[in-house]
Amino acid sequence: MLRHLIVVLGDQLDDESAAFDGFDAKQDAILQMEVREEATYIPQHKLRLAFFFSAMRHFRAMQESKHRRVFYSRIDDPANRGSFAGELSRWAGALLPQRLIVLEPGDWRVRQLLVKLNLPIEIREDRHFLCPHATFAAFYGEHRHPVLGTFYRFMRRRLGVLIESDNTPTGGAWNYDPQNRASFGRQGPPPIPSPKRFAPDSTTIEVVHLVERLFPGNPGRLDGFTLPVTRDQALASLADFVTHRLYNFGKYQDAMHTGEPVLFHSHLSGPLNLHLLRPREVVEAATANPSGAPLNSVEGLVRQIIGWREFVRGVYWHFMPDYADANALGAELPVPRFYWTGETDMLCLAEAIRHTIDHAYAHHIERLMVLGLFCLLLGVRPYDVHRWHISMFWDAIDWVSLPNALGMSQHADGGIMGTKPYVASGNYINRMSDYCRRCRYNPRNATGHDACPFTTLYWDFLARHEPRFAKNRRMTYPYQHLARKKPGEIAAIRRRADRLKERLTAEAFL
Ligand code: DLZ
Ligand code: SF4
Repeated sequence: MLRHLIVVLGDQLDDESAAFDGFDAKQDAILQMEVREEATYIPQHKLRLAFFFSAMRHFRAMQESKHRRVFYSRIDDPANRGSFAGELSRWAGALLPQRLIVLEPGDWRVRQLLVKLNLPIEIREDRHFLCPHATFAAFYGEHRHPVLGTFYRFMRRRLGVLIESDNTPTGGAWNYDPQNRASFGRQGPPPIPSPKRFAPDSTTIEVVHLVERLFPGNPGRLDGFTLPVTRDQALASLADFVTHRLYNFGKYQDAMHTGEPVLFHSHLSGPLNLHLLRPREVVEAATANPSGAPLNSVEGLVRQIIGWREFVRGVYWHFMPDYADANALGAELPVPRFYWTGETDMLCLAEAIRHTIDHAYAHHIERLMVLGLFCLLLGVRPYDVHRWHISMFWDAIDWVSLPNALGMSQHADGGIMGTKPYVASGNYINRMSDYCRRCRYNPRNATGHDACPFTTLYWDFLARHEPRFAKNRRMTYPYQHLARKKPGEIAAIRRRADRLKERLTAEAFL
């Protein structure tokens, strides 16, 4: 007789989650399901698929080592019905549990399908996150301008992180962004300790073969799989980051460099988003600060974890399902074809896409200010930018990718994630990286044979969206600059931008 069947989805790999409250190994069991639908509803990078399946199988092994019963659907089992709905019905029919218990999924689509199933399912709130839904809703309701900065201060005080006894921020400021914008300059980066790598064990090797066999045409390669797939490995990655890279993380947060996909970033979003790591642990490790990192580094990381990450999740659940359809700027072009191949003569994009194809990862500033920026300037359908994120990044889950890609990066939510669009010309990329030095384009030029497409499209974007943004106080400077351009110059820029869009659209697929 089975009392509770605890359903653990691929991004819920924490056996101290609320789903396990009251777990009794004598009466209860665990269900995990590998299903084709989750791997195919959007085609995904091989590294991402192997990461999920390997982490899920390791979680199973860990539970079994604790003498817990685990029912597990392998994706290649002929009996597997291929979807959550199919597998839940199959297992529920076979095991007849009194109740199924599941944490709320990280994807609105999955939540809907659970709710619609005619099964006795209890959905529990996920306390992995530091801001419960009700707290976020209250924050949102109480503030006239519920923006990220305000939310971050609210969370710092609420959690007492980097807060002094008189309720003021440690160091006197809420953030140290002016110290976090260094580039590497001509001399290049200082030595960069690479993230900890883990040799694949027999479970991972089996998964790698499985993914190669079932998804041979998907993006990416699996010969160098070294990602953390267990909780112990995730904790080791965290310790490694705070000891070796946190020190320089703040200063070089916005910098980019050829051949360096990770730089001083934490590379912890994957294990965090699968719940192999808890955000509290990351904050505690960063504030314990074993390397004596400067405050701008520690605060920068804390902001990402308790500010940005929680805000993104709050926005997702607050505004779904309508959020997914948002397209405030009316962007309708497809994602350019080279986003899947890296075959472009724009070196910044070639480099960021190469990082993505090789590692299923690009760091935050490449995502926002190269990959995302180009789509925004070009006018790509925001939901397609989100789909590309889910396709290509090992760490993307719907709740994080939608507000990040569609909101923050594409400004499609009209200002919920950010009060102005993150737009810049090629000059920004030139300042923050070494990419432009070898590129055939010139970031300073918007027209002419060597005009940088970013720069052309930047001015075109400002001109196209003048009615919407010209009065935005945070956009005053770019619009003053645009006003100084002669009408003929603007017309030439817009003609060139139109040609670019035609060419890139003709080449696109999807
Ligand atoms: C991304 C993913 C993939 C590729 N495969 C599975 C799977 O086989 N089983 C599973 O439980 N979850 C998988 N996921 C994650 C889901 O797409 C989705 O993000 C989560 O279920 C949301 O909580
Ligand atoms: Fe990118 Fe333009 Fe710089 Fe080339 S010149 S690397 S396209 S920003």
